[in-house]
Amino acid sequence: MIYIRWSINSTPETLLDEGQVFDDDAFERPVETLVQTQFHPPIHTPTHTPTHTPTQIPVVYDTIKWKERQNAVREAFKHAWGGYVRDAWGCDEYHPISHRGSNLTGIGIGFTIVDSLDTLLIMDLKEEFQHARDWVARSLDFEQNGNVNVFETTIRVLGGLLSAYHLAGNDTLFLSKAIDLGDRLLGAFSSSSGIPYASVNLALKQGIPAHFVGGASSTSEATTLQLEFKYLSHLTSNEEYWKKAEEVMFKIDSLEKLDGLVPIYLDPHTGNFVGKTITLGARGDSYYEYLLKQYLQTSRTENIYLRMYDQSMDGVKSRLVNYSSPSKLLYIGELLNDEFSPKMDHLVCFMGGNFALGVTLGKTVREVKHLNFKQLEDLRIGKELTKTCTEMYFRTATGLAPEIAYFTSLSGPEKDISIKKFDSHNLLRPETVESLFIMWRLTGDVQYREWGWKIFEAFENHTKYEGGGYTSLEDVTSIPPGRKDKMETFWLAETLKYFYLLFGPNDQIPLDKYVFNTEAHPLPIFMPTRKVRGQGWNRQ
Ligand code: DMJ
Repeated sequence: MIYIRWSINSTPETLLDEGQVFDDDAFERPVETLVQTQFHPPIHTPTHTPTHTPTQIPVVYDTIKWKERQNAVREAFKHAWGGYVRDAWGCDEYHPISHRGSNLTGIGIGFTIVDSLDTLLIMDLKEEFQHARDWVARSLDFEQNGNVNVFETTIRVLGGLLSAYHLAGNDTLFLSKAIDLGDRLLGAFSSSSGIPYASVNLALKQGIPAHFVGGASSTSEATTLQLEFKYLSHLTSNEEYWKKAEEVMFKIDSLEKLDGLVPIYLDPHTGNFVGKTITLGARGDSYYEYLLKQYLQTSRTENIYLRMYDQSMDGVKSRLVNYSSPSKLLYIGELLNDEFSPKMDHLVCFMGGNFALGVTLGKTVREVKHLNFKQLEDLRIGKELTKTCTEMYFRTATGLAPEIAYFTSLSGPEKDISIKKFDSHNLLRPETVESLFIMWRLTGDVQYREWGWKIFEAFENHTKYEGGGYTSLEDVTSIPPGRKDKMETFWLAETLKYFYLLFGPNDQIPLDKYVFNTEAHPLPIFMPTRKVRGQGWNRQ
């Protein structure tokens, strides 16, 4: 196999044989024609040349500039947090314009505060952290006769507590709260199939089916609990958490898939998929994320997850990856009853970084050195998708991305991206900055930081509410964009954390020592004990 190394000017310079050690300070790309021999894109795929010319890995960069930018993110967090503390302290959610909070159930379950704990630690906001910790100690009470969404509560609250436990130096307050919550969430797995119900009653510890699609659970929701439950099991030596979470994956593996791709609903009674919609957006996304991350979390001891991940990525590449016209932006579409749709949710934008993480497994590209054909292809897809996601920002009037974009096909009009009015809102979502952060850490290409800064400035310009907090937007395609009066908790937990880490030093939360759960809560990679490892499984 032959590779061409692309230099800073994107001029092919040197031919290398497969397995040959690459030059450290250049990026490598496979020859495009070779890519196409193995890569089977769906309909309308043009022969193309990548549009992104990577910048050379910087040896020296402007430390002061990035320090200042990182500090601007910290100030943004303080502004967001300050509004919440003043108007909505203790409430699950914050509505900055009406200066009030609201709860998901009863007295609330710490959605905003717990989701923010590790960001406070990472940003070294000591007083704010102490205030939040005091609230957890005195007021966080899960004994509430109310139903909460199992997935959201797991990724935000259980994940937030576990991450805070670790980052605060094994502070047992957070672990005891996590155990209490974990025991209540276990009630969701009481279905006949072991697939968790969508909701759980916290006091009764009872699973509650969803109120739609005949009580089906979302596939991504049922399969995005494993990192949290496994880490809880590891900390407590209680294998029950591990068993329940892993049983779901075992069931899913036995079901028929489309080249590793899964429909977005699961029936908790039969354990079968419901419908044929396949997407890496809403209700599908983090299934694919957690396949890879489960493999990473347990020190690469569970090969089954790497196999499942690889198979699903083959399906993504053969059935969902496509290119827009005229700029040939790579995007990941959807299948609606077997029909390809050129629709991509902003949620899909986590996949840029995920593709690259699947290649290097947390090391830098430089450290890995030998990249085979498939790895080079995945890295290229990761880079191109990340670029496309930034274009979803840069091509709107506000410089911010819509919730959903449609990509034009070869024969379509000139624009690559079209946005429907109904999809033009922005919820302060993190996925693009998450990918920028991962791409920066893995490749060292400063372009990812520069793009991140441009996006951060757009958030500052349009979502900052002078009265305190940040708000979601009605329509990113118009100025003014209109405000939605909601600051999602993932703005504090994810978006600002990823910006902060993107502009900061690389040794803070290194990617070969931590996996970020899907709500950006870093959990340490560990070696599973023999006891819990006994709960593992393999294909017959
Ligand atoms: C977050 O709760 C998580 O990142 C989840 O995986 C997807 N949706 C939001 C952020 O957009």
